[in-house]
Amino acid sequence: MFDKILIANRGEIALRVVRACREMGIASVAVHSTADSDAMHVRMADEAICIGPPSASQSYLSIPSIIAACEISGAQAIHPGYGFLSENAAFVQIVEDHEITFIGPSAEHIRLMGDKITAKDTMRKLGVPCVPGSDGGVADVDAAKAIGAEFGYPVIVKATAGGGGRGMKLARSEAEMETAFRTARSEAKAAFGNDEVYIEKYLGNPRHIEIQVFGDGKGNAVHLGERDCSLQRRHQKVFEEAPGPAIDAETRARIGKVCADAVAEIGYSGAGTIEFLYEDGEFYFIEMNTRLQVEHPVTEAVFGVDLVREQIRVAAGQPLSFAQDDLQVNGHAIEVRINAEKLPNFAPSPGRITQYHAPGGLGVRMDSGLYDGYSIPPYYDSLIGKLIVHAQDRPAALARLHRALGELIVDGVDTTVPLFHALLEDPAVQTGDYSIHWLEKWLAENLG
Ligand code: MV4
Repeated sequence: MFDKILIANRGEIALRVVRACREMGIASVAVHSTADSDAMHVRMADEAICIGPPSASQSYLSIPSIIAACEISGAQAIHPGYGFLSENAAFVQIVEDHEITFIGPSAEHIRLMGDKITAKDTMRKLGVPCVPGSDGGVADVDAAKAIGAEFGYPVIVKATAGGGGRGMKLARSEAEMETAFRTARSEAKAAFGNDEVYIEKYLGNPRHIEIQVFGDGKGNAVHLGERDCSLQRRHQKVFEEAPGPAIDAETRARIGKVCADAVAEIGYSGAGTIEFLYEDGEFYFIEMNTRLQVEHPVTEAVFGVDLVREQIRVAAGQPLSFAQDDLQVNGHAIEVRINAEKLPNFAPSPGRITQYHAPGGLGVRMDSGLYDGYSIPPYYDSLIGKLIVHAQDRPAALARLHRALGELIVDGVDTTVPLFHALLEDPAVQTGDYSIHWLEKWLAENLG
């Protein structure tokens, strides 16, 4: 096992990793920009190294600075958290070349899933159900129109280097195809330096269901069920839950096995998430994320596991501490993302926290680096905390969320907390009857 791990991240996820390290008797090294000298992850880690100025490109994304911090501190492994360098195959390659362990999958697996055409092709060959569409890249407008005619409109043109909602264009009819295709291409070229695109049948009203998988890198893998992350605004999730309100135990076991078998087959190592659109009882693969996700705590809650501990164990060459048969869904968990944003436009609201009080009690977890007097810097994303509740069933989890939100005090900046108070009043949220478009519509009607 490692003696010391460097955490190449900030905020609540850096704290999350510090906590796992401490419970495992591993020393933690925080890195931070000059804007984060007073951040909680810096205070809580065993050591801290300043790696650069506020701009992420010169600090949390600076590969030479992070490698240097690793060598200076003697850390044997790097945990990347999510975002920043967590899915950067070139970074992983450099880490490995320095004989440092990357806590995550291999550079090869990150590269494989980073290219969405290759990812989809790989998954389809492994028996994972995919959205119908082009087999691979589409070279020109004529080929695009042929795909549209074959599968029927509407279709969606996606950049192979995109993902997470970046680089997509809808074509509702053949008349829209030329513009959609050319726009997708040129935007992909400008954004990613890669203009390759593929085309899928557009699903009109799906849920976003993602399956948590975990591989040991030796050909064994398990699944930890699904999360329903349909409540999103501009491709930013705001409310996530496990299990999915629309998924029963049999469905979970079936799609879960397909996913676990697929990642076992490729020898995947560590935590991964296989994203699906789910419509009319069918799963359609869209992307795989090769990192721990923001919303991992809802899975931890219902399965009673520590996913960061497992990441560290697997990276150190140890076996997973559970087998598929040990994993059963227990109760219901919901996470809400507390962002420092001002409603109704979700404008960033950085500034000084004049009062902070975290909720507590049975089944309540607050992952946050906030404290009284802390100043939220304006340079990074606006996630300042995650409130996760766990209870025996969905209605009890909703009641617990309502109770916990009532206890939370964040003064000095605007937050998304009022949004959650309002959402909890809505019948669709109460019954779990929502799709990926529900929240944007609700916001337009209720906050617009
Ligand atoms: C789609 C789709 C409909 N049909 N693909 C957006 C994020 C990226 N991961 C995939 N996305 C979508 N792909 C087909 N064939 C609709 C979306 C989509 C979406 C997906 C998940 C969660 C929220 C979304 C919001 C708008 C569009």
